[in-house]
Amino acid sequence: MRISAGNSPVCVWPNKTKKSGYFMNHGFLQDVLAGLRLPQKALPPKYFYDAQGSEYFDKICELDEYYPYRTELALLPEVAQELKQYVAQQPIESIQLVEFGAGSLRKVKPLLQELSLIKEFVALDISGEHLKKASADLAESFPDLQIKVAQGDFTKPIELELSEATSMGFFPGSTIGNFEPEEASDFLRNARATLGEGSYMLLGVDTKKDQQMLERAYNDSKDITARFNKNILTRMNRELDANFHLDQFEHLAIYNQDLGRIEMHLRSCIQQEVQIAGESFQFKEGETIHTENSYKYHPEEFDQLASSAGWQREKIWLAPDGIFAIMLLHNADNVRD
Ligand code: AVI
Repeated sequence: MRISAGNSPVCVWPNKTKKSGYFMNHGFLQDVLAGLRLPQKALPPKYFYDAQGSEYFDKICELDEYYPYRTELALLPEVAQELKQYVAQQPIESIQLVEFGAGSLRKVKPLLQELSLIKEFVALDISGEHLKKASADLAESFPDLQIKVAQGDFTKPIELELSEATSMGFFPGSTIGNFEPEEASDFLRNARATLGEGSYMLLGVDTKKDQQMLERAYNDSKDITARFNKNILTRMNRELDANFHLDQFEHLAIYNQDLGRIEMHLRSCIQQEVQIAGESFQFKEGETIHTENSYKYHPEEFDQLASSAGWQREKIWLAPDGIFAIMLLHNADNVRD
């Protein structure tokens, strides 16, 4: 068993100063001010995930209405078995698996159980603490696996010191849908550069489907998604000296058919003014802050996106009724930027 701290290039710590018991994150403040000055107010969804937001997200994954998490988890053992057969037919001696946005490390387990060729595992995530705990648990279950943990913003280009083994990226959860299509293409291109020639990428993609099913997944009856969405207001109050009244904003999640995405917003219930770090922002009644997009893709649409980033689809596994897809992409040698 070996866990090492991530190699330095990806150990990025945000610039912080202390503010009455909390650390003010200047990147967060800049992004908030820039986003709320836009004609359509907007916030980057990555700021959902403080400790409380991550807890809410774990609860979302347990909801009946939120099908993506459990559907992907149920599909993974079959994927792992077939992947094992596929890998056995390739000139692959050993695999280093790199999980992007690793979080709880629950989804990697079926792959590690089935694919004994995975000798090394690199877990990358923005939140280091969560990951350290999860990787210690993983090391107990897989004592022969070499595990590396690296904290960093995997949405940016990163350099990893990888071994000679065949690299395989793993990006489950349909998190790719939270990027704009151009950002998704950039992410895939960067990941391809990180993983190198001949590498693979296994990723979860949420598919286009019945509008009702989509909207139910983001408007659950227990209002957990609403709390997850509003937590970003709590976080701004706490960390950025803001004075949002949570009961004066409501959660809104709608499917935008033209753009093929679920949009989450926080809608101001009244006309109001909010202060953030000394700057005032005016809200009209009904005006929204756009907090998240979750793009849904037909498999063929996703193929185009992947090939724009130099990846070719090797395999696809579809959940019953095609409600979720897991794809294996290959960085074939003959593909050039
Ligand atoms: C993390 N991501 C894939 C989730 C999604 O479905 O877009 C985030 C989420 N937002 C609301 N519910 C779940």
